[in-house]
Amino acid sequence: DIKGVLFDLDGVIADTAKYHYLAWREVAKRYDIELCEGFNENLKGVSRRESLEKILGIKNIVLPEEEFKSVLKEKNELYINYLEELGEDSILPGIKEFLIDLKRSNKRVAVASASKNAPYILEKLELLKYIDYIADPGSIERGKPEPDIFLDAARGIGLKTDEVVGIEDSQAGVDALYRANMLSIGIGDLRNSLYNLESTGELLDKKTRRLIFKG
Ligand code: G16
Ligand code: MG
Repeated sequence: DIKGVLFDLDGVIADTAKYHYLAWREVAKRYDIELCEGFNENLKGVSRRESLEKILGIKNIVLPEEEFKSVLKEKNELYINYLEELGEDSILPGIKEFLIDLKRSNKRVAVASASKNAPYILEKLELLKYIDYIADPGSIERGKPEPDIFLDAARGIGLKTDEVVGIEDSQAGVDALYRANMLSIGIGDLRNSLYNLESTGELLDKKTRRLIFKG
């Protein structure tokens, strides 16, 4: 039986993926790189550092570590500025209701986000009270698609891999769950998931309810 749910943050709980994209676009422009939405899919779920490596890789640019770090800092400042706009309506459809249902049914909830800004965002959206554990990506060596962050999240809520299901909007994230031997629900058109939903709003529909709340 499923006893807990592992949530991705950007693109699952909060509508913040668009802000990452806007911030990266601005940074990329400085190196004459035009980011498109297709390429952006490769950045979802991927750490800040690795994202910049991928972007610069388009033009085979390798920066000295100091400049690289200052670009990372700048991207995060742009991103944090966008986060000023966060409000109740930045919570993706159905998520709050779903979290309330999980609490009511005594299911455990963990967040497994690659984002170092996750605690800040969850606090700003007033969702911390529904969450039992937030994995710290800073202390996890290998990011998604490696399974580590999901293994840590399950451990954090005291559950085994077959007692949880993960919810992800990125291919890297679904692959990480797959490698962790965990069930996954994909948001969007993803490979390797148990099944995909078009939007988080469908988490309230029968299929997911049966999977999580049956026992
Ligand atoms: C998120 C985003 C990624 C972002 C990463 C790191 O992961 O999907 O685009 O690069 O976090 O974020 P930050 O720069 O805030 O530390 P997730 O796993 O929540 O989708
Ligand atoms: Mg995501």
